[in-house]
Amino acid sequence: MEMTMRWYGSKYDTVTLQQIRQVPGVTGVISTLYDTTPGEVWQPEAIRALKKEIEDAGLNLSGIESVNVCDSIKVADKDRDLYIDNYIKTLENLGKEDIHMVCYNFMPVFDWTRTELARVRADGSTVLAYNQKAIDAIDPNDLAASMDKMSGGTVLPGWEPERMAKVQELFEMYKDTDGEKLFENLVYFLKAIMPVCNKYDIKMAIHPDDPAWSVFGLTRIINSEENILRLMKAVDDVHNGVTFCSGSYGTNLENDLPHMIRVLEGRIHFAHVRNLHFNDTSRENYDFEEACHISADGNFDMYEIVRALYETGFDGPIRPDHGRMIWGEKAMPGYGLYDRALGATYIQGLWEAIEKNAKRG
Ligand SMILES: [Mn+2]
Repeated sequence: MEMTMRWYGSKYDTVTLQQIRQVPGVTGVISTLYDTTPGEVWQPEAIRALKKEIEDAGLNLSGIESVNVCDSIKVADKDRDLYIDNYIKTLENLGKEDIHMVCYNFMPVFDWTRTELARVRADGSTVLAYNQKAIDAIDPNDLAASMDKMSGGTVLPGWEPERMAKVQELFEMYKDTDGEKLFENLVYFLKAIMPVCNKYDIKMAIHPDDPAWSVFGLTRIINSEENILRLMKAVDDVHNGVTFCSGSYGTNLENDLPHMIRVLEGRIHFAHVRNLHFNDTSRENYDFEEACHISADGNFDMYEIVRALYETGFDGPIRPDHGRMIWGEKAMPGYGLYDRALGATYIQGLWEAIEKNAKRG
């Protein structure tokens, strides 16, 4: 594995490459061209400039999170093939710059969904949180507006104001796309991009739906062991792979995370490792918050998660995921430096112990 951190680019991120470089063991960042819109072709010069900036700081550009898939491809409208061609061109441009891992998701309308971006915990840290009652009480339009307010002026990935301004239109666009159709459209997209992925050895890594169930009546399809295995079989090519995000699959406590990692052996190309703390698991008041990374603070056995990655020979980039906001830091919710640095160090501690134990036999 290679320990990495997500970085949004110097124009958007409050964390600098120089700071990331000082986090023990972190050798790469996962980045994106944040100012591109889904559907547009990423230009070689822009990719090269991003890569150069990162390498000049002594880090690797270890993969892209994300190259977003536009809605036309997801709903299969008349422009789908044109946008798939654009996506292929982007992949080609990334491949030529020696980039071999691309994370993406196939969620309709909303990317990840939370109801609070700064819930205060007992120790005074703040975290992202999800409460079902709060979701049930608002309509999506209000949610977009309240997320915008809660973000404190930063632009949340997947919740860009321009996109949220036309949320009604987006709902309309998806009204005939049920789970089966969305799955078919995903398979169509993957089959179309596999040749370019094979040519440049680009490993596609689909991010699971977050949370792992349908929100606001919109279908979601990448949320369980059964569904992700179905996708792996539908396009049975190593370049059709997975971002294993423990915090997203883990929103549904029925998902056995270490077991899922084991059955996905060889197909996990990117790992997001974080813990969740559940306050209520009843259907009506389902409530969780994003804990710090250590097992003791949440509901997941982080040792078993990292052990499953180690034992299945995972060798892709791994990153701590959302962190708490601590020590007075002001940053994009979930993406401060301090708690993610602690997470990165903790995961490496687990990894070292597991590896040494395994080698001792
Ligand atoms: Mn994730």
